[in-house]
Amino acid sequence: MSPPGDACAIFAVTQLERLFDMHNVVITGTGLWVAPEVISNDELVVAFNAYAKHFNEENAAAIAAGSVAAVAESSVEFIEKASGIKRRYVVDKAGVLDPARMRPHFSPRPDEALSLQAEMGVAAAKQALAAAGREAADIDMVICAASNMQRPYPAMAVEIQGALGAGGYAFDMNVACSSATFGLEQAINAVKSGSAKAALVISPEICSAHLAWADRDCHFIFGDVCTALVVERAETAQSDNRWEVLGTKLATSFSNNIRNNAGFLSRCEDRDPADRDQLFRQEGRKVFKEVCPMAADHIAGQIEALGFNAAGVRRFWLHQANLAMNQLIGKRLLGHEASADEAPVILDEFANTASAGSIIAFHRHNADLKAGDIGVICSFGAGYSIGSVVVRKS
Ligand code: CO8
Repeated sequence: MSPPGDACAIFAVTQLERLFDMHNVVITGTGLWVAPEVISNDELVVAFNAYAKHFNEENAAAIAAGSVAAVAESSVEFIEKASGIKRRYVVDKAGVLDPARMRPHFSPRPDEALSLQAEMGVAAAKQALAAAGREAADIDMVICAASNMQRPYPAMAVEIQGALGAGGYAFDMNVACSSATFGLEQAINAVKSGSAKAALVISPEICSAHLAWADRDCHFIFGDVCTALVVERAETAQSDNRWEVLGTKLATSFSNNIRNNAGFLSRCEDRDPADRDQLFRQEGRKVFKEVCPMAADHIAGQIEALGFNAAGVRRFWLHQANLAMNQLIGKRLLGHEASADEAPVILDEFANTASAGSIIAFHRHNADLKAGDIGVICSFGAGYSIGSVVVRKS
């Protein structure tokens, strides 16, 4: 039986109100899972140079004939000067440092066991939930946002949702280094519009598995980690450490300068898994030159649109790919080189952890800010992609 005319009108108005009854959104908890093993630059370079020596000896005739290029040695001085990276955490150190292997070794797990990426995600999520004063059952949206998923399906996010005992719905998404900020925007919009009450954004980055450890140009760049964030309605939040979301801004612009061609078609293309393009590769100089101005303009435009200027921002939690990159972005925004207080650095300890970098910076460096302080979380990377979230300490 259909409702009488008046009841229909009331029903429609209620739906409309619900549609426009936007909620204020806060970030209330962060979590960080750190991979168990550390590789210093010294250890990395010793292993790389042993690999190079062996490669050059094995290929001496071809190198002499000019048909194979000799592998040059890597150096700690170059790595620290060019990137600012001093060490990195990894899931498996022995495999990476074995000159005959040059990649981590993971044991396959049965389907009944928790996947590696889900295990990291659950650990980081539990920390974030505890910080937010929440139980997993309070969560009704889980996003697994990372630059690589360990399998196409079922979604990592659904496995994490199940392992935590969270409700609602879950999905995976990948925007390379901008995955976490793009995921944050999806969570913020869902909570704002009412389609979720409380969301987890989880970024398990196992960068060691798709880094070409035998490529001198990039073998030092990445590390493994997982971050998690709780996003929820301001009116029902319980944590004292609340970050009101003032705005989000995403942008993409296609570039081949950071690329990984591995995918489900590789097998059908009869590709050798050892082909160089089946792992991360980049034109580092071009990335540096093109992304820095894009990121600075992106942030400046966003904060201006919100009625602030860069001088009014207490802290920038920037993507952590390269120290000089962040210094340049800081300079374009502030007119001077950003101090560690204005734009904290964590890449010396963690290296580039893809989408997790800016979230680690936020996790590690937010406790000293005061009510009313404004900060910007911003990530940038392959795509190109840039995502930024402006927050105010409540
Ligand atoms: N040791 C000694 N010398 C070296 C080494 C080394 N390891 N590597 C290169 N060199 C030499 C080169 O041969 C070159 O020598 P020459 O001048 O004689 O030709 C010289 O050093 C300078 O080389 P480069 O021009 O390559 O060095 P740069 O100063 O440009 O530094 C960097 C290289 C550090 C890579 C720098 O370009 C950089 O950081 N660029 C930005 C990178 C960036 O932000 N990339 C984003 C990638 S992250 C992302 O988007 C996510 C992707 C998905 C995640 C992937 C996870 C694995």
